[in-house]
Amino acid sequence: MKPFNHLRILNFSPQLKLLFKRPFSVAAAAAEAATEPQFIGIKSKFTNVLKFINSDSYEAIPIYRILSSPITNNIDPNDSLIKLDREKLLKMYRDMIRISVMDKILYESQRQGRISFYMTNTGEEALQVGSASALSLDDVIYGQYREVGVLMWRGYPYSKFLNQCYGNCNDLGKGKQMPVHYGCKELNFTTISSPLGTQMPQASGAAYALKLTKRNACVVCYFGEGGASEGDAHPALNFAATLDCPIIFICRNNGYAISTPANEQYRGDGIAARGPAYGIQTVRVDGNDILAMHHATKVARDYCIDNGKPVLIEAMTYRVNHHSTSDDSTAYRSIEEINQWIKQSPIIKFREYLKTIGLWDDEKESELHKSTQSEFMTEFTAAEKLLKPHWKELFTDVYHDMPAHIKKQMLTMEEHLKEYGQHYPLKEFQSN
Ligand SMILES: Cc1ncc(C[n+]2csc(CCOP(=O)(O)OP(=O)(O)O)c2C)c(N)n1
Ligand SMILES: [Mg+2]
Repeated sequence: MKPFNHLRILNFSPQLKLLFKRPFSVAAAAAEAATEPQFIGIKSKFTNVLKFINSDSYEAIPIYRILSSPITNNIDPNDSLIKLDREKLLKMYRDMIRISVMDKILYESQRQGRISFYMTNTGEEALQVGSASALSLDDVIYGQYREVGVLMWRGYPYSKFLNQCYGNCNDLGKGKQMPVHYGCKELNFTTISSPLGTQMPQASGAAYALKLTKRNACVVCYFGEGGASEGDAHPALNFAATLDCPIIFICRNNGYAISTPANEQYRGDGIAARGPAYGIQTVRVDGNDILAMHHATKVARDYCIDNGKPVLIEAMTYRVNHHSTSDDSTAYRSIEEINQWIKQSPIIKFREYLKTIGLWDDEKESELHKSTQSEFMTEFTAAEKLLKPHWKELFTDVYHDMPAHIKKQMLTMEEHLKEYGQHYPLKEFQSN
């Protein structure tokens, strides 16, 4: 073999070729490396100070709000931040009341054994309506379950909420889901799924699809601060960030995940602190301030669509009622704590504001309550009278083609009912 006296660079990358061509100085390379780190994936500097950091090393992320409490007359309704037309402001207030009227009656209805389960939205009306009112109907919603105000804003009628909770023959899901698991294709509201966190990666995927089709819309994914502890939260946020997906993540931080208070759920500066760590544009908002929620969501939407990138909003609020009808929250929190939040209800806050700017008064208030209750009770009576779906609906509409084992189960059920049908309230079910 010939002596090796010249470098032959074959199939080397252009960078490597460059390196071999340059006059090589170990000292110069070391000096350069000492000032400018070359590691892939970080923008940082070297330091000779050994310092561990945590959330106490930074100031906590502030909470954006517009309405202070008590409401003072110095809020200028023409301020561009809060300038919304009269009709929009009134619809926002009406929808908050519509949520509270529905919650009160359906909660009682469950207590009387008329429906099997219910979850109220008390205290979170501003968060829901404020964000929903800043979106377009083309924006695709992925909710957790406590987002009734979003559907309400989009025009989902009382009758549909009721049909779902009663699982009657007009329920879009034909009684296959627990109450409050709403969904509506026409309103771009993906059906609620019980296992926490499932909606999050799905939402990022849907946002990626929107990006590919270049639609002028974004995805909005709601989740609780408890849901944020699910494993699914991580891929959802990381995919959205790295694939530049047009999605607004709205975390409803209402202080509790059933009985676990938020300060036991995580150690850092809430959920918002995670946003910059993923490289996501982030803001923390007073979720009990409907104008702040509206404005933050509007700006987030514009950013998302203009830049094709995600935004994270951590909306601070308080879950005033029990987690659900299966919970008794007085077992893990004091009545004083609850009462303190009831006094600062987002509904009261917004009502005071509307009064301050001359859009509302006590007479309108009592008229609204009367008409809303009457409308709800009419629909309530109608929904209760409707038959349950045919028992066969248990088996149909799950798979496009019914698999053999489900067919077998359906036949077994048919035979069972032929023999023992008199023991079941079949009159309450559709018969064909
Ligand atoms: C994977 C999974 N684990 C546990 C549950 C039970 N569960 C239902 S709601 C809930 C608490 C969720 O709290 P949070 O996300 O803060 O929402 P909030 O109810 O406060 O609106 C839990 C633990 C579930 N549904 N799915
Ligand atoms: Mg919660």
